[in-house]
This record gives sequence, structure tokens and C-alpha cells, in this order.
Amino acid sequence: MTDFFKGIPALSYDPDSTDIAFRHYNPDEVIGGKRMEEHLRFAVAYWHSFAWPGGDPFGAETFERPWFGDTMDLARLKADVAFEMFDLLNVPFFCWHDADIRPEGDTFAESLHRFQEMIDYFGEKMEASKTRLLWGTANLFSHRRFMSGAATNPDPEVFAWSAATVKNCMDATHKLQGENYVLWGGREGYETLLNTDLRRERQQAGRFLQMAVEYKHKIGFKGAILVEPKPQEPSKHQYDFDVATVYGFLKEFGLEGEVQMNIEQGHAILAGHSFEHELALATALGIFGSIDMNRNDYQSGWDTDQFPNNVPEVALAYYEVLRAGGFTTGGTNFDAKLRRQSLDPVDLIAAHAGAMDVCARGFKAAAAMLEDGTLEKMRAARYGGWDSSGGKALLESDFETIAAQVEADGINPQPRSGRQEILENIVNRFV
Ligand code: XUL
Ligand code: CO
Repeated sequence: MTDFFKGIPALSYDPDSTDIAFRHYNPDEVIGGKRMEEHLRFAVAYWHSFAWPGGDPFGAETFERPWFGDTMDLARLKADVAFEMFDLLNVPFFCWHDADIRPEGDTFAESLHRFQEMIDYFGEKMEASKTRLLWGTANLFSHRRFMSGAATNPDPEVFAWSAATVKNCMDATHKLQGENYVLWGGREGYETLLNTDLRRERQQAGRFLQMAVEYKHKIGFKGAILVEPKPQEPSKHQYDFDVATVYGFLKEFGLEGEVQMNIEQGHAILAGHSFEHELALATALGIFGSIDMNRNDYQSGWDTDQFPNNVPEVALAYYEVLRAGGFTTGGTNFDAKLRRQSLDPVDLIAAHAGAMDVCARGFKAAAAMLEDGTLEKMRAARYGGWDSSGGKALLESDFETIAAQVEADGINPQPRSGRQEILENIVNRFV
């Protein structure tokens, strides 16, 4: 045991608590035939909670964690503290990038060796813990070698380095029985078109993703491959802009059916969408996978990665998740970091506990809305004409036949209310 969380007891469900506890998240509560823990599938993001030093563009580290530094001993200390937090929170999953968990070496081989040693250490820790791996991923954006992209880099050696890195991260995810493997292309885009061959870069990214899928099948990894869309930041423009863009990309490279989406709330907002839009679209396209549940500050227009705290927003997101049939391999990852003034260990615990509670409240509201059925009934009624024989026949018809029919039958459509305010009032009964 480390003493980092000294004095902080393990969290439990206590609806009357005025201290740090779960007032809404009761992992064992059964909703719709499934325990809440199995519905929500919460995950802690290793990078923000344990590797992020609290810097911003105007100032450096504020956190000064006892495990900050470049040695393997400190990497193990970091893992010890992380698993202590997983246990305190009773959280079923966590996620990592390679760079979060091992100190960078002088060579590829040295970094890899350290990474593999840490993966084995995680394996031992996981034997003594309930927490499993939701997904692994490679950090192909922090080191300066990736400044012009990873798969899309003009230098083929960076493509090679990135491919080798993803291969090893997929091996590690497989070894730890991770449920998904994520690719987020933060630097797969451009800063200026003046130096960018966009056609070539997209081809490189497509081939890279094909190789990841080929390798998944080669090693028998049963988890899902997830792409995480984001329109910009750190690049001015990123190729994985949003769900619709990625779907077109998957089609172009023959990867539909192989790759699903990890949708982040803050990224959806950056793309000019709502979170629920991205979720609904992914479901409609059959590529919904998992979520990163972290919001942005609406004033800053920046990816601030804050813990969720808006129940109505979260409720609408889980409503879409439930309409999609819930998570299969996916889950709710808190890709969220503390504010840099939140220095204390208790802040880290409170942030996750609060976020889990906000999600639980939103989820319960979403489940109740679906169970109530009014929203779905009203939606179905709105499209009722399309279920009639005339409506169905229309889509099998052609312009000439339809034109003749409009005249012959005297078709004269009468506008009907979309009922938006009434629908919003219904949502408000539940949140
Ligand atoms: C960055 C982001 C990443 C991915 C994993 O905005 O969301 O942390 O989730 O690389
Ligand atoms: Co994310």
C-alpha cells in the first residue's frame, strides 16, 4: 500500500451521505434486467489521472505527484497508486496509452522493453483487482517525432515507427484481455495545406487502419477496433473529423463492419454537433462502440476535458446509448482531467465519484424515458405514414409514377406540428 490516498475510505453507495460517496450510482441496482455497473461500464483514464502534470499553455506542472519522474520504480509506484484508486472507486475498467505507463527510453527497443515490463506489472495487479482493461491505445502525438503526424507523416520512417508502436500496443491490449483497441489521430491532419499532400496523407491513414484490422485478426484479438473522431486540436484540421467523416473514410478503405466509433462528448461539440447527434448517427450507421464522457467548457471553445456534471446532457447521451441496445464491448471512459488547482488526492476521488453519480442520474433518467415510451411513441407516430402501404410503395416507385399519382390522387400534404416543446417538457419530467 502507498499512502497517497491515506485517510480516504473506499466509496460505497449511500444515498443520504453528505460526504464523498455514491448517492446515485449503485453498481448492484438492476435496471432493465442488468446491473448498473454492467450498463455503465465506467473506466478511469490513466493519462489524465496519473500522468498529466497540471500544465496549461501559460504554466507548467502544478500537481507534483510523488511518482513523477523517469524511472521504472516511479512507473511502478504510479501503477500502485492507480490500482489503489480503482479499488477505492470500485471501478470496473481503466484505459491507457503506452506513454502513460512507462518512461520513454533512448531507443524504440528500450521503450518497448519498459512498456512490456509495465504490462506484466499491470497483469499482476489485475489479478488482485476487479478492474479490467476497457481499451489500450498508442500515444502517437506527444513526442516531437510525431509533430507532422504518425501514419500521415511525410517521413515514411515515422509511419514505420507508428505501425510498430500500434502493433506492440495491440499485443499488450490482447495480453491484458482488453475489450477494445482505440486509435485517435490527433496529429493525423495538417497545420497548413501549403505543405500538405492531403490525398497522399489520407491514403497512408487508410492503409494504416487496414493494417491494424489485419493484425487484429492475425493475433485473434476479439475486442473491437475503435476510431475516436475529433475535428481539430492539436492539428488545425484532423482527418477523423466526426462520425460522418469517419464513416466515409471506412467505406473508402473497405473497413465498414471492422471498425466502430469511440465518441467523446467534447469532440462532438468541437465538431459543431451535440453528443447525442454523434451517438445517434453512429448507431444509425451501425458503428457505435464506446464513449469518452468528458465535456468541454462552452465558453472557451477548447477541449478542456472536464468531468461531466450536467445531468440533462448526460441523460440524452445515455438515451441514445440505450436506443442502440447499450454497450457491448464499449463503456463510459472518463477521458477527463482535474482542473489544475485541484491539487489534492481527495480531488481525484471526488471528481470520479461525482462523475459516476452524474452518469448514474442521467442513465436512470434515460432508462425511465425509454421505459415510459412516450418519446418513442411520438417519434413513431410522426413517421406513421411511412409504415402505411402507400408510404412503403413510394420508395419502390419512380419520379414519373409518383408525379402521375400526385395528380391523380389529389395529394395535398398538410403540415403537422413537430411537437418539440412538448417533447422537451417530457424529457424534463425525467431529468
Ligand atoms: C484527446 C483524446 C485522447 C484519446 C485517446 O482529445 O480524447 O485522449 O481519447 O488517445
Ligand atoms: Co478521448
